Amino acid sequence: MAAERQSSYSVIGLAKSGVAAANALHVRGHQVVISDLRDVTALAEHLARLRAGVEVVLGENVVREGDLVVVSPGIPPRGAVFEDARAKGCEVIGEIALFQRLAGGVDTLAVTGTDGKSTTTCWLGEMLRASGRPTWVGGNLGTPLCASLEELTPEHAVVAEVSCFQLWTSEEWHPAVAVITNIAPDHLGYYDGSYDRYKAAKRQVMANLGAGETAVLNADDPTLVQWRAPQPAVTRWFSRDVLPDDKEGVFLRGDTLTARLGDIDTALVRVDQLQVPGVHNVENAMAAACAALSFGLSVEAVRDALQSFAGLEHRIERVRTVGGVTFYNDSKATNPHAGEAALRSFSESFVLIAGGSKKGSDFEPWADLVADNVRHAVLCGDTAERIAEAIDGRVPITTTKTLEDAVTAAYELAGDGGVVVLSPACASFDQFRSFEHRGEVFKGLVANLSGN
Ligand code: UMA
Repeated sequence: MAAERQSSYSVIGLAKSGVAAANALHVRGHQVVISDLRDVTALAEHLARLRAGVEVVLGENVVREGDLVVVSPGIPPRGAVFEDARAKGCEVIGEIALFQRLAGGVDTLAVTGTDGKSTTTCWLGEMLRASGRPTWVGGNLGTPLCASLEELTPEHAVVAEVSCFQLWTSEEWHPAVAVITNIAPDHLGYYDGSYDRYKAAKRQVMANLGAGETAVLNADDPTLVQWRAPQPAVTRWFSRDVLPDDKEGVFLRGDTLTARLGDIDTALVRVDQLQVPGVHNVENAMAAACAALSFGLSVEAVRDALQSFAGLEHRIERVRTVGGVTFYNDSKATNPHAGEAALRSFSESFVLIAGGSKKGSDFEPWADLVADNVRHAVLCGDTAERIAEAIDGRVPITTTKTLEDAVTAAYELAGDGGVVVLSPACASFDQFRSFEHRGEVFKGLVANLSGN
C-alpha cells in the first residue's frame, strides 16, 4: 500500500480529521508534520488529543517536499495548499482515503447524499449490529474514520457517513456498498458555485465499485434516477412507489416496506412499525435496508433493526410512551429552520414544546407550519413572547417558566393517544449548557412521568 511505502506526511488542518490522521500515522512509525492556520488558543482542544512526537506548525499550512499530503475536509478546493502541493509534486489525499490505505481491506459501507445521511448511516449500523457483526459507525457525522483504526478487528464492518468535502479528495475511495440518499444544491460556496462539481464529488462515492458490489440510489430523485454504478457493479434502488419490474431494491407497496432481490418480493415491515416518524425517515429506512440486504444481511436482522431504531439522539428521537402519550425529543432544533423537519414529520396534529434563548431568529415561516401541524403550543424560555406573536392566535398557547412545567402541561394537554414533541426552534443557553443537556433533561422529565 502506498501509505506504508511512504514514510513522511504533511497533514493539513489540526481539528478532528487532522489529529486522527496524524495520530494513526505516528503510531505506525511515520514522520508527520501537522499544520493549521489557526492559533494555539483556538486549537487547544484538538492539540490535547495529538500524540507527543508529532511535529506541529501553527499560523500557516506546511507542505514538505516529497511528503504525501493528507487534507482535512474543511480545506476548500481553492486553498493555497493544493497549489503548493502541485508545485512540489506531492500527492494529495483526503482523510477517508488515508483510512482505506491504513485499514487493510476492512469491509466498508458508505452513505452520502444531501439530506438524511446521518440517520441512514446509523440505521444501517444498527442492522449490522443486529446481524451480530462487530460494527464501527462514524465519519462525517462526528468521529473521523482514522480514529477507528486502533479499534478495528478483521471481523469488523465500518459504516461511514461521507461528505462531498471528503469525497472530492479521495479518488480511490472504494466501499463495498455505496448509498446516495438524495441530491440537491448544497455547499455550493465550497465549489465556487458549481452544482456540477458538487454532484461529481457525490458521485465519487460509487466510482470504484466492482464485481459483487452495489450502489443504492434513490429512484424518486430526478438526478439520481439517471445514475448507475459502473459495470460490473450492481445498482439497486429505493422508492416511495412500487419499483418497475426491471429494478431491484426496497420500495413501499401500500404501507409496507418491501424488498425485491431477484424475482422475489419480500415484505419487511409496515410504516407504522418504524419508531421514527416522517416520510423522510421511511426513505432513510428503505435506503439502509437496501444497503444491508445488498451486503448479504438476513431479512431477520434488517427487520429487527427497522423496528428497534429510535432515531438519532436529540433529532426527533422517540423517547417513551407513557399514559398513552408518546414523547419525542428534537432538542437539536436550535433555530426555526432546523425545527421545520419535526413540524412536517407527524401525520397527526400534536402538542409542541418550543422556546429558548434569543438570537434574533425570524419565526414567521416556522410559525406558519406550527399553525398547520400543531394543536397546542407550550412555550417556555426567553423567546416565549416573541414566538407567541409569530403564532398570532392561530394555535392555543400555554406559557410556562421551566421545561419541567412545560412537560407536565403538555402531558395533560396531549391526552390518550396524543403526541408531544420538544422542538424548541431556539438555542438552549437561557436555561441549559447545550442542546444535548436540554435533551437529556427533557428525557429525564419524561422518564419520571407516571402513567396513572
Ligand atoms: N484550515 C487550515 N487551512 C485552510 C482551511 C482550514 O489549516 O486552508 C484548518 C482550520 O483552521 C481547521 C481545520 O483546518 O482547524 C479544518 O478542519 P475541518 O473543518 O475539516 O474540521 P474537522 O474537525 O476535521 O471536521 C471534519 C468535518 N468538517 C467539515 O467537513 C467542515 C466534520 O463534518 C466531520 O464531522 C469531521 O471531519 C469528522 O469526520 C462537519 C460538517 O459540517 C460536521 N460537515 C459538512 C456537513 O455535514 O454538511 C460536510
